[in-house]
Amino acid sequence: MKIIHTADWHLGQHFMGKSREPEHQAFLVWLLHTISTQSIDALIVAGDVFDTGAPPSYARQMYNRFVVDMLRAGCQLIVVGGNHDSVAMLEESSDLLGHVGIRQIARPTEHPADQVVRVFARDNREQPAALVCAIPFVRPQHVVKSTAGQDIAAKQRQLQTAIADHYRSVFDAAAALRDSNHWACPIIATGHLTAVGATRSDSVRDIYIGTLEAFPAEAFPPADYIALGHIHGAQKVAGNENIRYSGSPIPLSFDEAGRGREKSVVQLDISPGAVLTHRLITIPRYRSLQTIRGDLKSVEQQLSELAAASDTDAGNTIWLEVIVEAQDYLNDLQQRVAALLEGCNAEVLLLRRMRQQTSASLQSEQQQTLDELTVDDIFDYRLEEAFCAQQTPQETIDAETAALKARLKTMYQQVVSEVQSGEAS
Ligand SMILES: [Mn+2]
Repeated sequence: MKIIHTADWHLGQHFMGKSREPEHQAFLVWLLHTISTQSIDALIVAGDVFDTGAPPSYARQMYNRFVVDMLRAGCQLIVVGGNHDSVAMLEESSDLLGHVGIRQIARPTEHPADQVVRVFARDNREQPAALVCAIPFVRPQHVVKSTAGQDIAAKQRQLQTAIADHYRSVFDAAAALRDSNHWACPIIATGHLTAVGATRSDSVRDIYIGTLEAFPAEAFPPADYIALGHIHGAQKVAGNENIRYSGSPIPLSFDEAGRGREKSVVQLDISPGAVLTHRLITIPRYRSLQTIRGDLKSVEQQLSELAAASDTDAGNTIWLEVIVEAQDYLNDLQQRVAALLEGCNAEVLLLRRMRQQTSASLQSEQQQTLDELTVDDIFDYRLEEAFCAQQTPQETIDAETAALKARLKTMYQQVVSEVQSGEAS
């Protein structure tokens, strides 16, 4: 019995004036082919099917066609909503899809048992081979009642507790179903959030502060596998092989596309006795996105190497982000880059000049005065600067970094609000 876990498709993404339709189409064709040739029994999509709440018609049509193809292929489909998906839009078709056996869950349901999906092997429709706790992106209004006068930290603690409770109640419903029927089958949960592992240096207090965007992996129920979406780089969480982000199938930004950042889906194999193992299947890259960064000399060198290696007859145009680190203004930069790429199968989507980081960059580069900025803006700039300086070339924001940033931001906001309330009194 085989299940594929994927997430973060972002169908309909509009990327710097370019459509991703051919890349998405190529991925769906590949996925369908993989499902048929490998006899995959079920597919889990862990949120962000669409890039926006109102995706273009071609994207909806692409998804609808995929659903039909899945039905024809006899593969079960379980889809949960992500933060980019509109709850209302997904719910338009949830009943219709439910009628043909496809589970699409946009928000937490009233009864936890309604989120437990039985997954069957193709050759055994009597007894499920796995149970899936289909948990979508959880919005605060779905799980908590707002209380006046709560500070940010209290709200975040409340939301985190509510999410943990939601996981627990759906997991308990699945475990009760399994145990009452004496089924030997694993329980898989889904999710669309930033999950982090607490490091040893974190105190309990630290873990529970600033966690609106960062859910501690310890708070998940003891499922056999947790299929996550939201972070676009494939990774396991907190060193746990069975809590994973599948990652997005195509790079959605330049910093997701560097070398060694292959895109993949996770294949879960469930053998008799409910033993669950996994492996990654690499998704062929349809189009290459590359960042070229350095001082002018180095950028020119890299571009000429790219031009020499490029074959204009083969493959798809490479999309480039070019970052030139220079102290001086170069008014012929655009022409220089264009000349270097003459006859090369590449197109520059983004050309940026970046000063080497200096402490004055906050004011000079943004050309803003302090009067135009809020205290929050300044903290954000400072945070970006600190993380940029650490990582060259820029790394994909991983879960730990996102959590650290969120935590710093919350602590800062608390200090600011304490200072401000002190001023008022
Ligand atoms: Mn996403």
